[in-house]
Parts: sequence; C-alpha cells; structure tokens
Amino acid sequence: MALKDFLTVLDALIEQATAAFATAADAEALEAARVEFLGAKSGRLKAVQKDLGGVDKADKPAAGKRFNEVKQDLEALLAAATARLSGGGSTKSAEAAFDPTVPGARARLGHLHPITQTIAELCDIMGRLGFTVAEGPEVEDLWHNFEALNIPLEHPARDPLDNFYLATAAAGAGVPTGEGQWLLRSQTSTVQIRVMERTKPPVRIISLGRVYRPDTPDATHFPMFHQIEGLLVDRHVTMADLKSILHLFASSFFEDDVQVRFRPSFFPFTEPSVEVDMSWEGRWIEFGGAGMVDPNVLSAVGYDPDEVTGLAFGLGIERICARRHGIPDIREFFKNDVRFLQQF
Ligand code: FA5
Repeated sequence: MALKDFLTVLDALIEQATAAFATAADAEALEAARVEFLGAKSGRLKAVQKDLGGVDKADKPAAGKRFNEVKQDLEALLAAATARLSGGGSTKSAEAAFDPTVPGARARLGHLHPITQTIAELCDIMGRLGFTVAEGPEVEDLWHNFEALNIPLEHPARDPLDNFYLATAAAGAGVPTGEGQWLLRSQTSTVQIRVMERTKPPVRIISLGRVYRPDTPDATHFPMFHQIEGLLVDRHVTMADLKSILHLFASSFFEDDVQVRFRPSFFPFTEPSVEVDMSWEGRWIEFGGAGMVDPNVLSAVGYDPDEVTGLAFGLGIERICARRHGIPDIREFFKNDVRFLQQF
C-alpha cells in the first residue's frame, strides 16, 4: 500500500471520528462511537493498523508515526466526549463524589470587636443625652495637643518620653514641618479645641477614637487605647451638670444605678479638675478625668469666658468595656485571639 493512500485513510478516520464523538448525545451513542472507532476487535482503527503491514518498507516509519498520532487523537476525543456528557468528570465518579449524608461545612460569621461594639453603644447613650459625634485626626500638631489645651512648652506632659513625636511631618501651606512638630495624639481632648475653633457656643459633642502613649503594657495600660471625650459649653454650665451627665451615662451603660465619685485632680485644661470613679457591683474603678473647661482654653478658641462655661470629660474605653464584661486584663482586646473575641 502506498504511503499516500494510507495517510488518506487515516485523515478520513480522524475526521469522521471527530464528528461522531462531538455529536454523541448520550452515553449510549458515545459507547457506539467508541466501539466503531476504537473497538479492540473490529474497530476501524484496528482495521487501519492491519493495513500498516502492507505499507512499503521504506515508508513504514512515517506511516507508523502518523498512525500513533491518530490513535492518541481518537483517545483524546473519547475522553473529551465522556467528560462533556458527565458534566466535568466521568459519570460514575461524579455520582460517587456527592454524598448527601456528609455534614456540611458551617459558614463562620464574623462580628464587631468588643471595643467597636462599646463605641457604638457609647455613641447611642450619649446621643440620647443630646451629644453629637465629632471626629479629629490621630496625627496632631503641637497647638491642638498641647498649647490650646493650656499645656505650655515647658510642661512635663510634653516630655518626649511621654509622647510619640513623629520624625517626619506633613508638608502644607502654613503648616509647621520638621521633627517634633507633630505627634500621635495622646488624648481626645484635642477634638474639643478643633470643634470650638470652628463652632460658636453652645457646643454639645462627644469624640471617640484611638490615642497613643508610650506606656508599658499591663492589665490596665496599653500604648494604643481608646478614649471618649465629652464637651458641653453653654451659659450657666456647672459641676452639677458634669456629675449628673456622668451618672446618667454610667447608669445607662452598666444598666444599674452606678455611683459616681469625684476626686480632686489636675489637668491643665480644666479648673477645677477631678478624677472620675464609678462604683458598680461593690467596687470603685477609675475611669477618667473631667472638669470645668479652663477660661484660658475658652479664650484660646475665641470664646468669652464671662459669657459661657464648659464641662469636659475623657474616659478610657478599654477600662469601661473590661469592667462591664469582667475582663481582668485589657491586653486581651489586642491579641486577636478568636476564642476570646467570639464571646462578645
Ligand atoms: C486624660 O487623658 C484627659 N484628657 C481626660 C480629661 C478630659 C480631663 C477632659 C479633663 C477634661 P488621663 O490621662 O487620666 O486623662 O486618661 C483618661 C483615662 O484614659 C484614664 O482614666 C484611663 O481610663 C485611660 N487610660 C490612660 N492611659 C491609658 C493606657 N495606657 N491604656 C488604657 N487606658 C488608659
């Protein structure tokens, strides 16, 4: 048999097989095509293989090579048609892979971090007392973190060991640049200044967010923590208002009649100043500082201290949250241990 004729037979075979495997509409038709083309005894490929023996000796290598290629192509066509009819795998293995009795994988739902939940609740409680939420930046300048809060240059609260000063600075028109001109805010009282600078009294705001101090972590301290700041400026605001607001706030948060106690203290931006303790379930805990806004601060933002007075307070949110849930160590909030977090 001439090589040319042998190759023509092979070409015709692959063409017809391609059509047959591609149009097989079900398993039965596919099996029929398989037997016709690849059947071990009387398949057409087998018949062509017999013709190979009659090809001239010199052409045998080329004829054999082409025969093997066509054989592989036919097997690939069969595999593709089988996969198509079983929807991706062989019919048998697809059936075996689906076992309706195997328990499903439970989808795990995330939820808000306990500190985020506490912040939302504090906003809600203070919102009912008429306070709106104000925001401020975490990277602050010296004016808002210190000077406007009556903390002059020589004051120990500005010590580099007590603050995170930044080595680089934002550049901008009229903005001081350079090392030590900016810091991560050490308290949310900065927002008092920002709000009063842009708002005429009366003012009734809270501000909540992260603050930063190089404190050594322990059960009640962390270098990054959250504060809630409250500020109320109006005519005739007094210490009695401060105490009743904090009492209402604490009683709502702890869902109990919480006692509030003031201890004399000092903050440069309030006069008088107090430490705020709250008693709940028989224990007193220090939650933050508070006081009447210092007249110097009111003047610094352009208010008239003879016209208006103000009260302000700043509380540590981790400590409030820990006390409420009986958590002995605030470092738990920052470990990101899911076994701890999923309890809230
Ligand atoms: C202040 O930060 C004042 N700005 C509060 C204030 C506001 C006074 C308005 C007057 C008027 P103090 O440094 O005491 O105050 O911090 C307030 C509270 O933040 C503390 O009582 C404590 O609950 C919490 N706190 C302070 N340092 C840490 C820390 N390292 N980790 C966690 N909580 C802290």
